Amino acid sequence: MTAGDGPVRLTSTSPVALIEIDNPPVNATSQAVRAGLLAAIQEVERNPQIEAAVIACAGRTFVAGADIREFGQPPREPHLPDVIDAIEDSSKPVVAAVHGTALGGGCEIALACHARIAEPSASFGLPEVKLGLVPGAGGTQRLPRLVGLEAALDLVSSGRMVKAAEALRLRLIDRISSRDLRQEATELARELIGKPIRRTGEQVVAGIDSQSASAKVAEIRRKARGAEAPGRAAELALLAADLPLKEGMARERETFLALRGSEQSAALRHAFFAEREVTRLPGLDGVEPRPVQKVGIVGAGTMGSGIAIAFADAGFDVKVVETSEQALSAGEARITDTYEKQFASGRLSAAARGERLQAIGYAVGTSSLSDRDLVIEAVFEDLDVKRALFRDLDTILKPGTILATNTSYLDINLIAAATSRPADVVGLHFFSPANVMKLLEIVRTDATADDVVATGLALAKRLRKIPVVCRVCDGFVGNRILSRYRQQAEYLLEEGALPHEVDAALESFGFPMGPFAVSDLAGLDIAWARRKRLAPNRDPRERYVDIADRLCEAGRFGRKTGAGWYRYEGGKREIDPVVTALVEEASQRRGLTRRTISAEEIQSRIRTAIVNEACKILDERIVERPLDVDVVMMNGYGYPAWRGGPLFEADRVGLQFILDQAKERAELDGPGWEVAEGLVRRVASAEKFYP
Ligand code: 3H9
Repeated sequence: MTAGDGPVRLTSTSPVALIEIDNPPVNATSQAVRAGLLAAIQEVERNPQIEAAVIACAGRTFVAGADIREFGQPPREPHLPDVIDAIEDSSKPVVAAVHGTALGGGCEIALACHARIAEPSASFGLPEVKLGLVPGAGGTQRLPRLVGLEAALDLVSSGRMVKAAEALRLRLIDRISSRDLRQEATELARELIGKPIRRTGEQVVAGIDSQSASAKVAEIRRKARGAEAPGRAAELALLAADLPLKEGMARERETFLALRGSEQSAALRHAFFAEREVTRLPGLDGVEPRPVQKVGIVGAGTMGSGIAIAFADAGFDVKVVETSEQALSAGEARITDTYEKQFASGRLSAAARGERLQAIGYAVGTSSLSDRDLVIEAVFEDLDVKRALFRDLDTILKPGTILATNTSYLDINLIAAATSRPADVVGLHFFSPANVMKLLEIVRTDATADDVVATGLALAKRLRKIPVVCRVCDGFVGNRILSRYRQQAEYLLEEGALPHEVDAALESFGFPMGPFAVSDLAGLDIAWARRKRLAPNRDPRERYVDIADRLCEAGRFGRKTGAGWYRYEGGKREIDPVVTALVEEASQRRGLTRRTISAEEIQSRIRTAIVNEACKILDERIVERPLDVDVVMMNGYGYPAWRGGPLFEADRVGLQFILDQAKERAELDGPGWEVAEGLVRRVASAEKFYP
């Protein structure tokens, strides 16, 4: 018999019934799913023909969690914790049959079943902290009872997913299926009939001593850099060792509901949906991407190698070219080394390492690229060099090949103009390390064809990157904003702050690293070369801080030379009195009396610099939507996601406040700092970035 016309179907074959959830796209536990699941469990309990049940899902995945879109509304009955309790309390064994991802509420359903079986490719996780929440349907209480406190603390506070093999090792699941998931789940359910039911909530937690538990929670809070949820989730998991399930769940529910209404959760939900919205560009509906399988990379330096790895990891056929044998073998060594390290650390199997290495070919000269569908250049950042290369590629590549440049700053219109096919030219700006960083700026020139932009978006999906489409300007979205942010950081130095104070203020704001520490890591020489290049066109009235130039003149290029904004001893960054003296001299030269600058002022001025520049970027239609800026800043520049990105946060801080500060800066900083018209206009019309 099959019952239920909603998203949950009960097929009551005797003795094992199948409860199937079918709620595309990801089987989220909407109100209808919760109600259907509860009704199905009640029917299993009531029907004497049924002796056990299997919960499985239709479509591409097991339940991927609560329906995030419902979080803005008041909770509606039946609540998920009650549905899940009904599963656990069932007097007949219930088995979870998991394929795809069992996340959040989906993982919690599985945890409350009496046994769990999963496909080898399935994954499990409690990612609620990534949405500013704690698990709200027993996850923090049941997980420790299955996997012990140590593993549970890690999983609930990081939101990390584990694959079936690890889940089995941790005892999160009982079996991995080897043939047919549902059939094997049914067999498992049959085996459990008549045996005492093993309820997760009745298990004893394998704890850890209280000293190391509190040390772990402190460490989790420190790593969270201002995000509240990870610490709260960890504290709840600790309670599982001391409290009965019901009491622990009551505490969990209380925390869940409080966080659900928090600013941090609203910001993180915004981030979640914005990262998906960026891929839907207005005006590109129905435009078919070009097929791409064969990819060429010109330049095997750090960037080129990283891009080659990113494509090989995603299953493309890759060819890397260089101008000399020597440069080519250095690139090949870099790529091989990366894969060897991944293999040694257990992140990559021997077979996968073999496949990836096989997928990448190497050659000297561009002539071997004639069969490529896409060619990306990652050569020296110089307009003439890139134009010459594109002129050469134009004569070699087949019609329809996309020519992409990985430039960070240069005018791609000029690069495209060096070819006879500017419509096929696009910027694909990867971030370093290119095989790790999620952000990809897709830069369309005045001539880029729509299907080339659509191909960029399709490539990003295959590469598992987060793409933001923008137009040409100096530095595009991210680096253009970054240079304003850096400029403001240097003004703060002249006025009285020291590099470590600026860094500390921004690290406590939630950035993983302050701008001076980042600059030491990246190397000061590249930005120095760029400043020298731009110097002839700089407005002589602009407030220009030359401390970085002086550091470079002294050979201090950052970590790689053992000194930059800091001094490095044994890899540890230390405040350097030489830099302090340089900073103080700079204040003197400017005639400024140094003063104490609070962390709050530092944070707020940096935010204003970012928002003001972002408004200009929107005014010039470099990007179409505020969310494009937020996604760039959160995914490429470390802007804390729990703040939702600079523009989401600006709405909360108040645009009037930001405008007042921007005007003050314009007065004090003079030429080089203009208040964005878009900011003035928004304040005048009380318009928000996110109405
Ligand atoms: C929770 O469970 C709380 C509980 O502890 C307690 C409750 C009381 N809701 O990412 P994709 C949409 S908190 C609504 O592009 P993929 C998504 O917006 C939740 N919608 O696919 C997109 O829509 P569109 C804990 C959702 O294959 C479409 O599905 N769970 C949800 O790359 C496809 O998504 C999570 O945090 C949702 N929960 O990745 C899991 N999930 O096409 C969040 C997805 O209109 N989800 N959508 O843009 C994910 O991590 C990924 O979506 C997943 C699939 C890995 C599942």
